[in-house]
Amino acid sequence: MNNMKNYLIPKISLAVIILLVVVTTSVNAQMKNKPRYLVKDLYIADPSAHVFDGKIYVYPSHDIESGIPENDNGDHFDMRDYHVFSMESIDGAVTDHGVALDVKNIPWAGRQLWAPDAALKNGTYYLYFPVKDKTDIFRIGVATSKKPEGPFKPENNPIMGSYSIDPAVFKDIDGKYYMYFGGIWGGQLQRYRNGKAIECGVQPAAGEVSLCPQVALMSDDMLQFDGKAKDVVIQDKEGHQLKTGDEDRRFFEASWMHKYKGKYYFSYSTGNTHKLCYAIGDNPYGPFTYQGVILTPVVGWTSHHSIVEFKGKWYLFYHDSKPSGGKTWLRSVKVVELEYNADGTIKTIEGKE
Ligand code: FUB
Repeated sequence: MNNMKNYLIPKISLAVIILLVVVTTSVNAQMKNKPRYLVKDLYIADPSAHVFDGKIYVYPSHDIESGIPENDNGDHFDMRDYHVFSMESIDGAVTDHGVALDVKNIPWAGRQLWAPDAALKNGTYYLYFPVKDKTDIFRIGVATSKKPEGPFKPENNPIMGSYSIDPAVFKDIDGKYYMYFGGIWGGQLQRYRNGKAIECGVQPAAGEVSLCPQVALMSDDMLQFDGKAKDVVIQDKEGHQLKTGDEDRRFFEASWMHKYKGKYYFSYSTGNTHKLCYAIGDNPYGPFTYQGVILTPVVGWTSHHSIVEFKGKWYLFYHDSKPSGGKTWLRSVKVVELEYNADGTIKTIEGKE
């Protein structure tokens, strides 16, 4: 009997230890990729994250409760200023640097300061922002500062030839900067073809190729486009450009560009199907081949993100409307680690987490 005990007790203990290790490892794995809300006392959205001076700086838009009813024009997004945030580590304290730019200080602006982005060149920080001009047409503007957190001083006029929303500025390793932009419905992209305003601002028919996001090379001084913006073509694996009716995959808004292992990853939101998707290309202009979903739909209508590498890991910054109880126009910014498969594809993240 005693012999039996002596034999069983170590076996059972070993089994318990193995079980504990397995459970702890899987809990840790889940914790590791638990998204974290950055700020609790302000509603912020559309986070563009960059690493400047060894810290992460986040340039989001700032949601307010304006009482404007929700509509397809996006009038409920009545945003008026930007705050800039910084953090020294991904799970460390988040500093709110206060108001970096206010719509009332932009000479040409009317209303709606939507999703911004920032870039650094030769010691100057550039804040790019879409805002409606005094005739209610979205243009993209630029403001400058010697500090990443601002305050930023806006130029007197919008960038010539700019239109629509959601600027995202990407620096390539050869030192060239590119701006990606555009968004349909409230973002007004449907009002343009080949960079020119058209009479009747509707999307192409379901069976026609969908509206493309735009890309422009930035001028040396970063204040203008160096030439006309071009279409960013997104195609399927057979080389066919995505169609308007392909709402699960076609571009809607929220452009972002990052580079991974020498490839160009163009990511974007599908808008009314609420996904963040990506497509891969060999150069900043594309074409880009559709790959899949980065983030499944979140709580709230919009999905808008940025992807950044920090201390050897990759992160997805995005927003949802969970803390406001699902109010689309009151969003909160989150961050989660983004992981790649061995073949360079991105592991899909669950948006409702
Ligand atoms: O924040 C206003 C608009 O909502 C942004 O410009 C879009 O990308 C969407 O997130």
